This record gives sequence, C-alpha cells and structure tokens, in this order.
Amino acid sequence: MDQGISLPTRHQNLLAWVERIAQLTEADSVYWCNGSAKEYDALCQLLVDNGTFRRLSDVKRPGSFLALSDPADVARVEGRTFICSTRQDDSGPTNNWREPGEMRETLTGLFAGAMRGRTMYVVPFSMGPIGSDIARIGVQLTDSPYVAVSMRIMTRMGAAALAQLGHDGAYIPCLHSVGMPLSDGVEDVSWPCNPGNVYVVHFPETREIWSFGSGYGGNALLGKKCLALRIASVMARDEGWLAEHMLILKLTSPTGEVKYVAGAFPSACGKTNLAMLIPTLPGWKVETIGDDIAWMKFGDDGRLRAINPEAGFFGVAPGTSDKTNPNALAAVGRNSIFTNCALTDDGDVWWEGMAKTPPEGLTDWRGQGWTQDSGRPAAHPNARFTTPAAQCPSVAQEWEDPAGVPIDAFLFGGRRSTVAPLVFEARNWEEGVFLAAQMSSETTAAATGAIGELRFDPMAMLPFCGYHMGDYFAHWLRIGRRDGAHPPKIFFVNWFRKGDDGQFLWPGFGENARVLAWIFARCGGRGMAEETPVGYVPVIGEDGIEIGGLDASADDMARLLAIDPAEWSATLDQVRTHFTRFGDKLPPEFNRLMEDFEARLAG
Ligand code: O2Y
Ligand code: MN
Repeated sequence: MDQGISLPTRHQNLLAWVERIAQLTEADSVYWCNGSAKEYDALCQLLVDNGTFRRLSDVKRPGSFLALSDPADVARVEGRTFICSTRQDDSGPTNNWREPGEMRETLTGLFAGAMRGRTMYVVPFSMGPIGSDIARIGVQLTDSPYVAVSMRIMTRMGAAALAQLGHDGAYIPCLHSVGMPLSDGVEDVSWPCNPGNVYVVHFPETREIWSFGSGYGGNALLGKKCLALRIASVMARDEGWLAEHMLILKLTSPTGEVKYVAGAFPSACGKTNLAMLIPTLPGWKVETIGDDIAWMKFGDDGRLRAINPEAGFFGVAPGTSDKTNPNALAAVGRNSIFTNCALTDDGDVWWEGMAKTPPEGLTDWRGQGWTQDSGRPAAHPNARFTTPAAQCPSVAQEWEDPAGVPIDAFLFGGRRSTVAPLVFEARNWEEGVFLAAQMSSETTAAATGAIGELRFDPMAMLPFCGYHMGDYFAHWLRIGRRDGAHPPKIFFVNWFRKGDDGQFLWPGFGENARVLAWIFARCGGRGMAEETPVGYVPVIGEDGIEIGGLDASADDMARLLAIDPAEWSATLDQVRTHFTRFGDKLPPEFNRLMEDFEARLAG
C-alpha cells in the first residue's frame, strides 16, 4: 500500500506532527488512510495474511472477520488510564493523575522506536456527521492495522474527515502504539501488545491522547472513550455543552408522535439492548440513534440537540441473541469484525447466550477446541462485535442528522435490588442532577430487606469524566440554568428490584417499553403520577403505567413502585461519604439539596 511521496493534505501543523512522530517512533513507513472500501479490503487482507484476522464464511457471515487477542489484552484498563492536568485538583479523586511533564517524558521514552518494523497509519476521523456544528475531528496515528479498520467502522474515517480539516482546522491528536517494535530478530505475533506497560493518557488542557501497549477496544480505538468522553467532557465544560455516556433513542407513539430520550447506564448494563428495543406494547416503536455516547448542544430554541458521535457499535457479544436483541444480531450479519468470540467449524462466530445449545466443533477465543465440558466460556465475557450502525434494522432515519435530535428526557439507571423503584421522575432539574450524582449499583446482592454496599457511578461517567467530578456536577447544574434553556425532564429507572423471594420483580427487558411509554406521556404533560419525597412515581393503570397483559401481579407492581422513606434514609450515610470525596468542589447547592431531601424523607 505504497503512497509514494504525494501527501493528501497541506495542513502544515498536521504534517509536522506526523513527521515528528514518524521520526520518534522510527516507523518503517507512513500510510495516510483515505477510508475507501478498497483500502479497507486491502487492510483486512493484510490482517488475514499476518494472522490477526480469520475470514469468516462468506455464506454465514459475509465480509466479516474474527480476531483473537492476546489473553492479557482483553478490556479497557482503568488502572492504567490517566488524566494529566497541570493541577492534580483538576483531575479529581476519581481519576489517576500524573504531572503532565513527567508523563510526557515517560511516554516519549516509550514511543521512541516503538514502531520500528511497522507501518504508522494516519487515521483522520470525524466524531459526528462530517460538517455538523457538534462534530469534532481527530487524527489517530497508530501502528495497528486492526485499529485502522475498526476506526473505519466506528467513525467517519478518511479523506472526507481530512478535507473537513482544511489547511488549518483544529484536530485532536491521538497517538497510539501497540508497544511492540519489530527490532532485529523480533518476530511479529497475531496480536502485538505490551500488556505489562499499558498507558492510556489524556492531556485535557492541550486536548491530546497518547495510548501505549494495548490494541484492545477503549484503550486503542481512541475516538471512543478517550476522545468522545474524557477529552470531550472537558471541551463540553469549557464550551457549555454535554458529552455523556448515554444511548439515544427515538420513541414513536401509536399516534405517530415522536420523543427523543438519552439514557445513562453504567458499562455493560444493557444500553445497546435498550437502544434497539422491540416494544411489546402494541403500536409503539423504538428506533436507534446511538448506543453509548451522546454529544448535546443547545439549539436556538433552548433545547439540547444530540448527536451520536460514533458511526458503529462496539457491542458486547455474549448475551446477544434473537431474544435479547434481534436488531443487533441482524446488524452483525455481515461486514463486521468480531473479537474474542468462539469460531464454529463452518466458519461462523458463536458466544454464550447466542442460543441455548452451543454447536458441535467450537474453537474457543484462545484458539483451543471447546466443548460444554471444558469448564470455561467459549467466548471471552468481554468479546465484542464491531459493526456499522447503518446496518442496524432499528436505526432511525435521522441518526446522522448534523443538527442532532432534540432531547425530551434523560434517563439514569442503576442496578439496585432494593430501595430504587422501577421508575420515577425528578421534581426539577436541580434535584435530578443531585440524584444522578448519587447513581449507584450494589456491589453484592443485598440480602432480603438489607441494604447492600453501594458502588457510586455518577451519571455513569465515573471512568469517563476527564476532570474533577465536583466541577462536573456544577457544570450539570449550570446547564439547566442557562438563559432560555428548556432542559429535558430527568427520570430514573431500575429494572433490577427484587422481591422478598430474591427474584426480580420486573418481568423482563421486553416490557421496558411500558416504562418508556409513561416517560413519553410525562414529557407531553400527561401520565398520572404521585408525588413522593423522591419525585413523581407512576400510578398503575391506563393513565399511568400500563400493566394490561403484563406477567406481574398487582402486588409485584406495588413493590416495584414503592418508595420507602426509611429505606432511602438508611442509604444517606453512604451518599454523604460519596459526596465527601469531592471536597470543596462539591457544588454548595448539594448541601441544601441534601438537607431538603432528608427533611422530605423524614416527612
Ligand atoms: O473493554 C473495552 O475496551 C470496551 S469498553 C466499552 C465498549 C463499548 C461501549 N461501552 C464500553 C464501556 O466500557 O462503557
Ligand atoms: Mn460504554
């Protein structure tokens, strides 16, 4: 894939950076990605030839590939993720911090000669539809062709992004190496990496990302968590918008009315499934705008307009089936990259939960023969599919609208077996932000009636906020107070409440549309609710939450929606301890909101 000497841009700053990094890393050659189908095919063939990819059956899974990673490089590594702000206090208690100069020195040492024997790919990409006011351009330099082809699915990658940059446009530099130079005598491997030496580093003030040692997912596809959340959250704070760990869905009622919902749930809590839900309620339709990240800016009408900055889905494969998510399963039917899934003997992929019975003749994610008696999973629990969003049958026609979609409701969801009801609406923006800042899941299943140890994940952003979370809460409060703002209503959901018998009370994921329908009604000034100390809880029935045909007793529904002030009060010590972490950066409003909350709970 020789490009000769012609360069595809006259952007001097970009050219100088590429040249500087090529020299530092001693890359054998530099290749500028144009994003064409021909280039993608050639890179995939290269990956097949060097053993990273196995081409899947053209009958079963056309245009698709399976990659098996190094067993030590299988997920994002939070412990090796750093926010290097000048002042430690700007990174806050929830991030790993290093002094930027010191970290630059460490990284410069690691990157010196790191691409010896390898090609450095220049990957220009747009997060968001090219030309959208909300979109941003990044350029990733990487020595991993696996990353280059994955970025083509996950972002708008190539010549169009470069053209958008023009001669002097702003871009976010993203530098990545797998950290395994092919120095004299070193043989390449199918998944090069350096797992003992991983660094995923963000410089929020200069808006730079440097990642070393891992070729996997969020550590390596730098447009996703690193740019679209950690760096973008800092940009959003400075510029008055929101970069959030949220799905975006379009909800259409039986009368054809439309509302848009953005929902924050912790990692691996079913965002992809909810974004692609097939409602059981007759006449309702859910369509997908995004499954993981939302960028939202105010429109002239004071409403937040959201884009999905990504162009593909990097979803967890295990558990995805024609029962749990037929839309995702259809999306991955072709032109997809699978990582750490099992291989069938007829050249297809398989994972736990795809079907009840695994097929005969499986090869597991470590390349070894596998049977049900092997005593280990065939696919890695964090096995992934990478697939173009446009292939998803539920994708909304406006999913690429450069203006974004106007958000009517924010959803926040934790995993709580007690205390938190199925759904409630915050009474106002401030209280919604205060409650979202204490979003939590239980670390262990709570014993019947007992309160479990809570793991707090404010707004589902704990691993992704690129600055001090106390400042982040203040930013959220400011957003709602902006002149002329009509912020979305805020709702909380919890599908995981359990009854006294330890069983889930809510009959299942497919029924979530009933909750969405109530939220929809509330956004339209309808939907009956009772005011409680926590917020508005739906009444049961046609004017509230519809339970006709639902496999749950009236008793179960009452338990699901019950607010027990004493139970809530019993969790407040943990909430206070959680807030104490943020020291004097905790918005002072939170103290008042806490006092009011306690008073309401005490009746
Ligand atoms: O392990 C990884 O690198 C994937 S992390 C991820 C991927 C897609 C969507 N969300 C997440 C996450 O951790 O929230
Ligand atoms: Mn995520």
